[in-house]
Amino acid sequence: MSPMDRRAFLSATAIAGVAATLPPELTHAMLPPPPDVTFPRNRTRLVDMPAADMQRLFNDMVAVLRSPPNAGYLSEHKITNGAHGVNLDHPLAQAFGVPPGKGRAFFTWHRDYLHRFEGQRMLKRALPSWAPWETIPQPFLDFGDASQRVVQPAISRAAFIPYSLEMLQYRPDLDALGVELSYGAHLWTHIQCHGLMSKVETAQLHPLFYPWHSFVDEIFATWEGITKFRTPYQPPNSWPWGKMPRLVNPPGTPANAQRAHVPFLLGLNRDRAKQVLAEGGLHWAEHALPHADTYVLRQDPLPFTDVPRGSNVNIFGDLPSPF
Ligand SMILES: [Cu+2]
Repeated sequence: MSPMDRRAFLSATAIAGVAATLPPELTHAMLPPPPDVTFPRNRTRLVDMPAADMQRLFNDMVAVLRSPPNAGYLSEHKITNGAHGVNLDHPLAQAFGVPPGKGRAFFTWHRDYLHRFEGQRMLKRALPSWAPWETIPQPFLDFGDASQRVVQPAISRAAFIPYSLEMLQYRPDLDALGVELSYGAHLWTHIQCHGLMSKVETAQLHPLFYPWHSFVDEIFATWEGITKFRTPYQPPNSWPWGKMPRLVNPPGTPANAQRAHVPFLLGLNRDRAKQVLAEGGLHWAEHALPHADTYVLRQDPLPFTDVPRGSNVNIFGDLPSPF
């Protein structure tokens, strides 16, 4: 243990010792703040590549995209391929979100598609990844004519907190995760990039598509790793919306406590969510949850919100239209 580690360990232990003697509703205020969220990256970040390497990669990607024998491969990214397909009936939103039942396919189809791109004779290397809050390098911004070009999306890192390492551990179901991500931050990223990236039929013709979906694949890989190890990560300090503190009652809080923390319900089915709420001393109102096995895709208040016991929690089986 380094001196720094030891100091951090000793102060955390001291705080925990004091906390054990206080009423449970006060203890969360005494615990050390949880760390900020993390996004494990198993690929090189596009923004970290030396300019010359990045330019070479870009040129090779463009060569793959413009090679006539690849027309078949490139036409596979479409609404009817089984991994896309909620049509929001909006010209900008053509089917980037997937309906329940296709959430897993959203991840696995795109993973396979990326692997085949990486295996192209003109490329033959691992793709870097690009997260939407990272700067798009100039060659990617300059690609194509005016109608094809992309712009830097106005998407913050905070918009992806629900897909961070710390949050992914609470997600019970990959299908529900794929539905929520595809329809949420993923759809928004495509739309806000404009140009080729904003339509399902053309997104794969822009070089940025590949580093972008490599980042989506890193989220998938993180979820896969968590389901293997189930390490307890701390939830984040705050959520992107509203910057409200998210307080968590420590383990062992008695059932008769005056306060309750709203559990993580996203991805649970309707009846399991109600059971979890009842066990936590909370009530609920359900919306668009017609069947016992319909996923909860939204909840209000959000997970880990500190509320009076007996409060109502709204659970939704649908996602709001972004338009
Ligand atoms: Cu796609």
